[in-house]
Amino acid sequence: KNLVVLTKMTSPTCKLYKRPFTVCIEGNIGSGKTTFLSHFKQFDNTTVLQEPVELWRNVAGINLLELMYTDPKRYSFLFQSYVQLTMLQLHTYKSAMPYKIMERSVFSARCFIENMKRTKLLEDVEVVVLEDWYDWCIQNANIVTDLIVYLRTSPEVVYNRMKTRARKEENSVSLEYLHQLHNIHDEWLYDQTLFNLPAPVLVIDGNKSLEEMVIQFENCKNLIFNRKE
Ligand code: DCP
Repeated sequence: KNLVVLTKMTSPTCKLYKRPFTVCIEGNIGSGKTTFLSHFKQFDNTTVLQEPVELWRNVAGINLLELMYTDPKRYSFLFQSYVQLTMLQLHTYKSAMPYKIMERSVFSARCFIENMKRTKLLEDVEVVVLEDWYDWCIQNANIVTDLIVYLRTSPEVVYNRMKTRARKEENSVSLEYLHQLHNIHDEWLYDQTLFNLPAPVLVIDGNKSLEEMVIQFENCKNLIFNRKE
């Protein structure tokens, strides 16, 4: 009985509430996701949500990102479960702006999990637990994405960028690891054979110079802002 009353009361409000058009920017480590986000910070109609790397570096004083790289067998599960939580927090972040742009998503976190599964850094049972959490959240939390922008970049290019930026936790990341992650992102977003796609995909060439990237970002912005409802 209560439920009926509640439904009657909430339905007009639901119609009035318009959620933002939500874009997730995806791509390998060092593919330029942060630069893409920075481009959108200049528009006051968009909420820009950066990936919570700083949170991963300081979990009650512990650098979990560093632990994952220094002892992956021991810490990959813990790290990925924390990534999953912090990504869900971004997905459920309420914004009054018409557009919301997020760096990565709970969907691409699965690329890392898949790679750790293939390379046996995660035990089969650890993968099952992460996937069960994932499935439950997808079914029960209201996670909607309207567009995925894939910054497709060659592993050699991202390897050089990563070396130049020299994030201390990443000094053990090999070119081979970047190849593996690239292949999984490609299987998912380019070949579209790996996981279900939560939204249409727009592929951008991430190998270009910064100047050329800005032109592509502008085209992408026009496509997003001028789309037909
Ligand atoms: N990471 C991970 N598992 C995840 C997400 C990220 O192991 N599910 C790691 C990989 C990197 C670091 O976290 O070492 C940040 O990775 P991202 O590719 O998400 O972010 P970048 O800062 O490298 O992105 P870009 O250079 O494209 O801005």
